[in-house]
Amino acid sequence: MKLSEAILGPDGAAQRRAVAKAITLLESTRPDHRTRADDLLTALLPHTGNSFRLGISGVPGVGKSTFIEALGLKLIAQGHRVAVLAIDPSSSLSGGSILGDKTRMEHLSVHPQAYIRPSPASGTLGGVAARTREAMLVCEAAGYDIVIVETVGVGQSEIAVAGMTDMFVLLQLPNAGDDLQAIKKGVMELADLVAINKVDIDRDAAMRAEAQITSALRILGQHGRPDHAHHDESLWHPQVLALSALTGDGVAAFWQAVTRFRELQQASGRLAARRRHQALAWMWERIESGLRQAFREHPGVRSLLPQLTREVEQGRVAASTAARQLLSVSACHPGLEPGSTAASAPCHPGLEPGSTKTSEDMDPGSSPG
Ligand SMILES: Nc1nc2c(ncn2[C@@H]2O[C@H](COP(=O)(O)OP(=O)(O)OP(=O)(O)O)[C@@H](O)[C@H]2O)c(=O)[nH]1
Ligand SMILES: [Mg+2]
Repeated sequence: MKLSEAILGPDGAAQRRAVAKAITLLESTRPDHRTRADDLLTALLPHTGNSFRLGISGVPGVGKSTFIEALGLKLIAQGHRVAVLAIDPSSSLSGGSILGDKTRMEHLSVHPQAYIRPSPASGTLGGVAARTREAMLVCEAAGYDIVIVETVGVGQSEIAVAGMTDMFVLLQLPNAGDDLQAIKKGVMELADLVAINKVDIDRDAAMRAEAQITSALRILGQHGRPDHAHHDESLWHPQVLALSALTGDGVAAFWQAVTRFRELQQASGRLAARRRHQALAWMWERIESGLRQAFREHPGVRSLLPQLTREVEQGRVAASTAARQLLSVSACHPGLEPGSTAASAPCHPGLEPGSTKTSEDMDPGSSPG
């Protein structure tokens, strides 16, 4: 049976194996795998888009895994199927996977209605994020109607997660309000909802944090997101609530808020607009990443780069001049000899009308077959 048929087929062990296999295929960088992965995505795409995509971020130890376990089990009890995917910014630095711990989702990870996938153990953040995006589509096609994307709140990973989900939730510790400076402003601006976890430890601190973050969000709204400044009942305004992932206190209220968010976003057309915007941003992100890779692999660039790097470092060539030379070399035929005059007399990237050269001659990315 084809992989796509097994994914679109009935849920059970065979589907689960197919989903895992598909995601492994998506994670592969081999060109022939990439072609198969693209075919698979094309086959699955008509069956995607029906789930709710929830992004969850927070500093290490804030309780993300504990919270997702509590929320996931609750949603499954209501008849949902839940997929959890991780974007791990540390994987690109250390090759390790700090989100690889399934241990704290011990019940969810073995539940037949849940699927948990840690992020690949290596790759750039952009690469990991791209694969998570695609894995999300596989899970949707398999009928997981709630897809949770989890990330540790370090680096740029929150932006990646907010950029692929319908709703972005920031988990905070109860003492967060005491030190608002510690909360990255940019992340706060991304949050559709801030949840203060571990309210069981210190309810007073959590309430203080709730009040402080609420007013911080309001100020941000007045400056950053003008539509949030004026209260309009038909639009969602970022909210703050306190909960305990450990006791389950506040988890139901959390889901009520998510449901309300989803209803309002759907009714106002913002859900669809956000997804359209995300899909195009993703396309451009992939184009830029592909161009960058093709550039670095171009023989002309590879032969010139070391020398120009030195010259720029030593101040003998202006950075912008070097960049222009490399770009013009990369636009030429890839078979240029090192030491040819390309650098001093850059070829023109545009073809003359009536030239006998085909675009294939000019395109370093195209290969026969
Ligand atoms: N008291 C209390 N402890 C909690 C709560 N939520 C999580 N914890 C504890 O906090 C610790 C960290 O929880 P995790 O769920 O592993 O946190 P995480 O955000 O997934 O951490 P990383 O995966 O390292 O980023 C664990 O010991 C949990 O038992 C809570 O609501 N109350
Ligand atoms: Mg965790």
